[in-house]
Amino acid sequence: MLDWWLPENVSTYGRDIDWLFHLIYYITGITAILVFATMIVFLVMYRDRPGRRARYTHGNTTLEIVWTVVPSLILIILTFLSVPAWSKIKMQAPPPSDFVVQVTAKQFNWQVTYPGPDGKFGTADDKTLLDEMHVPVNKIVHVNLRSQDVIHSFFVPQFRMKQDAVPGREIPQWFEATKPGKYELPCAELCGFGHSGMRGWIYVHTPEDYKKWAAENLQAAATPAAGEKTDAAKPAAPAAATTGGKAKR
Ligand SMILES: [Cu+2]
Repeated sequence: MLDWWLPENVSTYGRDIDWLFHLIYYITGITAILVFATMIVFLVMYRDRPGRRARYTHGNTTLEIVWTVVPSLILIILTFLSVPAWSKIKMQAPPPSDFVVQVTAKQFNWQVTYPGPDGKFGTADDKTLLDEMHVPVNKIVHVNLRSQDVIHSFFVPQFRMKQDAVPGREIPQWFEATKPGKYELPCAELCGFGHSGMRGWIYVHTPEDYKKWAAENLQAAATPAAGEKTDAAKPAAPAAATTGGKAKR
């Protein structure tokens, strides 16, 4: 569905972002209208007319000071107004949570890894999904963002969340979704020829639905210790195994 305005906000901090967006939008919008209106008025007022001589002007110091100081003040005020949202979302440590997923971006997929029943990453019961993430609603989710190759950007428009994934770094981010649904996760950093097709989906479930999904999809990885032997290790390892694989092919 094509929407000309912002998509619906379904995260706890989205309102802080939207408030700033609207404030900046209206300030710049009104400024643009005033500038264009003045230009049009001047075009008509000072058009060429027979018998009227052009006059050379040396400028107006007062006016120049005003149009420098006023925008500077607006910028400084905007900076201070955005500090609370910025620090809450990006600067401070994320609010504590026991729900952690690891997202490793690569050309051209999102690999979403759950720690499995043992709660630890890098163990055999890890479960990695491709281009899909499942989370419960009203739950703080920590996302540890990594990249396997180039810079990608983890972008969830409905969460008002965007963060670059940078090779060699693990960047902790967080969100809390407020409404069950299926939300698009496009890559927002041009990352190669498949960039436009690099997108995943975040499924926000009710707590009951999430429990059901997790029981069916995450716990399954715990059983192989009893049954299938080596197959179990395979899905957990691709992050390391495919690093150089692509280049060789
Ligand atoms: Cu990408």
